[in-house]
Amino acid sequence: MSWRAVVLTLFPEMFPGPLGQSLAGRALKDGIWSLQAHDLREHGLGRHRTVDDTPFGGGAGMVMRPDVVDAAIAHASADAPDLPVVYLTPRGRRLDQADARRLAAGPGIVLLCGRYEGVDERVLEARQVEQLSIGDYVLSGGEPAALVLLDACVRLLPGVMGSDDSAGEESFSDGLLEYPHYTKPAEWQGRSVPPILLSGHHASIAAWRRTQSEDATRTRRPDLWAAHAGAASPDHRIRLPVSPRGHN
Ligand code: 6GU
Repeated sequence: MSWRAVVLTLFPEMFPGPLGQSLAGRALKDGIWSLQAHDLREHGLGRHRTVDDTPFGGGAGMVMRPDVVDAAIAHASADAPDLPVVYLTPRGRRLDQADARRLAAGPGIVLLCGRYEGVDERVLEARQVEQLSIGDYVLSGGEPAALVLLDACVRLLPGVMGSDDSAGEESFSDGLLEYPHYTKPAEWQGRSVPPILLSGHHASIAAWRRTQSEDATRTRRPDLWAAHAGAASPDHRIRLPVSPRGHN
């Protein structure tokens, strides 16, 4: 069975969007995964197909009704009861590569895209909905976040990536950022490629790239570096001699 994505959204025309192109688009055409964008409005109430209402307790904006969202999830789950339901919201835990690996390893996903101020909390509890965010900034809706999450999962499906070496070497595979890349010409606008890369000494090149990865991670992403250093050797930090000036 192919990996299955069902997206619950007020804007189904946003899908597949960019996922209809490139690697993900090829895989979609090849049937490695399937995508069904379902209009939440179809579960709206009354003549106006209402999906939202004013928040209890007051405040700005509108909240999506639990009965409407529940009906949409029930519809999506009817022929695919085993798919986890994920709600994309800036209130969620931050998405990382481990989430992408976990979700890609399963049967697929039901993605709930919120608009307005959010979704009534009760339906998220009742349906055991996992809440994920793609970063610390605010989008006008969950749809771009759904596209991001799907891209991260789909590229991990067996048979999707062009060359499967690139999966192992890239950023985050071992908790480090990637080393910098260079190609021809060897000299461009007075800038030359690091000579080690032209040396043909594979072991030296690998060592240089490792150092570049570590330096970039330490300076650009101290949060990743701390997690990496901690995971690699738990007692590394207490065994490291501390220089008198505090440089380490
Ligand atoms: Cl998942 N949704 C919205 N609306 N904004 C976000 C987000 C999600 N992740 C980061 N910002």
